[in-house]
Amino acid sequence: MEISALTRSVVKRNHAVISPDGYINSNVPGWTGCTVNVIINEQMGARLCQTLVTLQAGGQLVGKTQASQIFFYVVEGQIQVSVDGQDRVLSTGEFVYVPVGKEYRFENPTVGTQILTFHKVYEPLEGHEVPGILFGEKDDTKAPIYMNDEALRIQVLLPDHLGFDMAVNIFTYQTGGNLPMVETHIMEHGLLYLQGQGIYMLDQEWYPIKKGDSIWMAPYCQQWFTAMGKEPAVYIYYKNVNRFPTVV
Ligand code: UGY
Ligand code: MN
Repeated sequence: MEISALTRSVVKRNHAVISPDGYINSNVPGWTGCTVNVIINEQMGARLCQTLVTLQAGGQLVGKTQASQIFFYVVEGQIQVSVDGQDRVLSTGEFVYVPVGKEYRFENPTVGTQILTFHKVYEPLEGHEVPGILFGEKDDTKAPIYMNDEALRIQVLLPDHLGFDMAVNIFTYQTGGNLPMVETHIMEHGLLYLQGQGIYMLDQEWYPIKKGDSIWMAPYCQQWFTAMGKEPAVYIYYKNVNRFPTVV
């Protein structure tokens, strides 16, 4: 018997696990014909926003970035995209990074297309250009081994240059692979599980995690993960990077 009073979701001071069973839809101006689930944002103490959008036939995402840049990743399906005059069709595993001040339009999705978004208020850096629009894709051949461990691979999706103040990476763990240490760091994370399952340790608490779950980790939330099950565990994650750690 299922008991509707149970969930794996938790929301704490410096981390959250959000499983899809508790989603309530939001209305976002310009995003129509879709359900929008705001999974992480400033209301919980975060400095990023993460949403998951599921589009119906005729659904559209139309807008213009202002203070925040947006990274859009197609988790499933296909959709036509136009950003500042650049037109593409994006399919599962493909993404577009939209910097501040750009118009974007997503339309004609296949039914059920799912898009993950990461939003961050852009912090300009004197002497470095604001990044341009960037299209790309998940590509396992571009995922080098992480920390000398054959069971771990990370693909870095955004270029390593100081104009960017956010990173988005895809982390793949072979079954039995685990983070080689407990990470304790200033950077914040938002993430979505794309495949597989495992156990995440967040601030000394232990959580079973699987495909479709999201996690928020505030700065200094201690973190460790081990993959379980019969297929690799894969998550896509956000990280703030490249800015001075205190007021200059
Ligand atoms: O880049 C990172 O900080 C990454 N290794 N953290 C994580 O996967 N929890
Ligand atoms: Mn980390």
